[in-house]
Amino acid sequence: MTTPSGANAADYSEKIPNNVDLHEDRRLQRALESWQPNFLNWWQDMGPTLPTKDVYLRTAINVGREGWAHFGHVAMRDYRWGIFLAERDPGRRIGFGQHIGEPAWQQVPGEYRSELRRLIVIQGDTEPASVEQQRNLGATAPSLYDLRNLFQVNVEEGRHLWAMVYLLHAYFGRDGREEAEDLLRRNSGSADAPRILGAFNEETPDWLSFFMFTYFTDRDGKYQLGTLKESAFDPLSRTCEFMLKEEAHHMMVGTTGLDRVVERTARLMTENDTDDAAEIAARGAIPLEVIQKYLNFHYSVSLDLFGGETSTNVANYYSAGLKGRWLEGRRKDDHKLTADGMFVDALVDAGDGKPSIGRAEVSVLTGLNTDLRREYTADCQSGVNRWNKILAEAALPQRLQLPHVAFNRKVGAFAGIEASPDGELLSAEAWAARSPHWLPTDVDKTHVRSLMQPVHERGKIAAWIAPPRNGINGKPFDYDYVHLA
Ligand code: BYC
Repeated sequence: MTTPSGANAADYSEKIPNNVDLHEDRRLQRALESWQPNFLNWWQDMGPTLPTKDVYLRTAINVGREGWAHFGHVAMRDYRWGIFLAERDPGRRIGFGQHIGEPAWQQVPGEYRSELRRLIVIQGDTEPASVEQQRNLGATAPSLYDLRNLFQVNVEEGRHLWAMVYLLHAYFGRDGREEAEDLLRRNSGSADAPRILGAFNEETPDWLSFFMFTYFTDRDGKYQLGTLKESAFDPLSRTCEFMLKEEAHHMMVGTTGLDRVVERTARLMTENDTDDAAEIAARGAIPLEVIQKYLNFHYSVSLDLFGGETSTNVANYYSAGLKGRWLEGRRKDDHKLTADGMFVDALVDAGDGKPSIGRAEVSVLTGLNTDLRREYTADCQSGVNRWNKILAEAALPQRLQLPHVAFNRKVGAFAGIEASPDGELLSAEAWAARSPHWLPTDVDKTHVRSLMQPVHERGKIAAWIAPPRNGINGKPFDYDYVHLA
């Protein structure tokens, strides 16, 4: 591979490609080189199961604005996972919290060491988890184009693990190295050593789930990385900045994947003049009702990833300068927030001693998980609007929607109650009776899985999804994106 010259170019002559001058720190280099075979073993054991010769992948080669990616067919086991931080701004200053205005930290302050480590470990834990969740999807890919996108997402999540492991090794000494080992020891869905956050222990058994995951759960990643990009700890900030570039493609996969599912279903509905779910299913597509159920599930599970509606953890992170707000620099306030209040979603007493879903005023600092979650929800709504536009253009009256914030929550203010997608509080009995209308049932899942017949032939596409409008990197849809083994 040719590498561009310049300050931010990755050095590919090294065992671990990097733009952090790894060769200048022999100890760190050795430590990471001894973690590398463990990573490769993990990839072998827990990564994609479909055997391939090579895949048309992009590899990061430069973090600058002038273009950062190289595209080419590579054997996945030879993918060059590396360490890339965005360009350093030597004058960068802390943008929020009690240290606002001070120079950004190049080392971890002792007093914040355990909190920073926790944030990095939680972030790092999600990356390999998603690879594990998606490992069997190759066998049922609807096209070679989709297969290639799956593998692109997988190798980049692997690289994001490298990004966090670099920080752990470089800045957290022995406990950082132990945490890096543990990131390979925990596994998605494992009974003994599960992944840390709930959504990352759920299965991704079919491609509808994959598109929902890359739309809703990767989007949580975008927002969490966005807040860590604001961090006073400069290496974390620079790492996250570059990860966000890669993340954009993952969400494109989800957004356009769901566009194509909705488009295909809408077409069958109009062509056959039917809104009957059974008929759509019989014709080999996914009924809108089922798409809505999957959406309800993935959105609500992803809301849980924001933590509680109120959280003292997040208040402490913010005040310390560890984790900021989404687009912190554009907020028009004092960036300390010690005196401000806000309303968060909450269970409140309706006056008759019974709880109801309402709002409660809290200090902005403790409500910051809610602040971020609201930004996320607004962004999620933009996808729903896209899919509804596809339905409107097909002259169909049906619409998709995001369920209420209290629906199907396992974390936060609504963890202990049940609510309908419209936000109606329900008894346990009512929930048991009605939830099969709102969340995928075994019958729904079995049907979706039955549609997942592999189409591994160049230029062909499965019947339940429309082809993409554009290929990858200017290539056509029928390009030979993947050579199977
Ligand atoms: N599951 O104070 P609270 C991505 C725990 S996705 C299980 O409300 P806090 C990606 C919590 O740990 C982005 N446990 O939470 C996407 C705490 O435990 P302790 C991942 C949970 O700390 C696709 C307790 O409950 N990155 O990148 O304010 C593919 C009280 O919680 C959960 C990050 O999340 C849960 N869902 O907020 C690949 C960023 N939620 O301390 C990748 C780093 C909470 O009482 N993490 N708990 O033992 C954070 O910023 C925060 O830790 C959280 C939680 C937002 C996760």
